[in-house]
Amino acid sequence: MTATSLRTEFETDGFVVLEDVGAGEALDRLKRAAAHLEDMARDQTHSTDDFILEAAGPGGWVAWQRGDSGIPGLLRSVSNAHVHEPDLLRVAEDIQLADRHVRPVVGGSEVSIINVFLWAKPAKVGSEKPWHQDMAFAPPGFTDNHRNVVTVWCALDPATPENGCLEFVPGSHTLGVFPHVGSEERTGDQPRVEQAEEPHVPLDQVLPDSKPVPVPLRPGSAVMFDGMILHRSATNTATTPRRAISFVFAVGRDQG
Ligand SMILES: O=C(O)CCC(=O)C(=O)O
Repeated sequence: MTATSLRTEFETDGFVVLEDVGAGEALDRLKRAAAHLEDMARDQTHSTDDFILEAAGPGGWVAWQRGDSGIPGLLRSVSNAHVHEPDLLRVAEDIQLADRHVRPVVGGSEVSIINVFLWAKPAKVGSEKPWHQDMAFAPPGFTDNHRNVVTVWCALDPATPENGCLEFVPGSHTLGVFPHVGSEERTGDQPRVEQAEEPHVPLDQVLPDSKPVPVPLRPGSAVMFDGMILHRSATNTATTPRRAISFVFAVGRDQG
């Protein structure tokens, strides 16, 4: 696919698949990094601000917010993964993620990585990440200097509808930010939230006619998506994990 057709698809749908962008040696390194992060959580019983454990029942996010224990050593996600495992940034450099893939599609603006996540979604117990728009969680002042975020989400395992691949509502990035219901995420130095509910957009109420699209991926392929698009991942009902590394880019306001 040419850069122009990728860009047209991205502008129309709000997401585009990048086949094999992190394949080969890059995939080996991403998997090693994920294994290292999993190892770091091996003795953990409660979530910390960066290392969120999975939990049965209402899931890892709710358990974290309540201050409840999770499933020992079993990760749901890691935020700031590049701080804990710096090779992730070197992989992004080596495969020229910003220069070859993100900037040509988002229109030549300044782009820079602001966060990297491991999304672990373990077999059988991996909980849903409900419908949301990433820009709904932008920190105060973010839009003074940036117009959006764009994420490149790279599969480490086959991502399928059964194990919770990403799903998108095509075109929803053009509809503005929807109100998200649920509780605001607390950090560890704030009081526990007893009635925690992961912030989400009730899709069947706000867009009852929408037709979400699942995006299965093979390991090493990625989906790049707009920070305004509605997306989610379902619970993992399969016997295999669905791990992914996502690189979150801030998109500057400077150019079109
Ligand atoms: O991988 C997942 O389960 C959720 C990822 C996601 O929502 C995101 O990258 O914004």
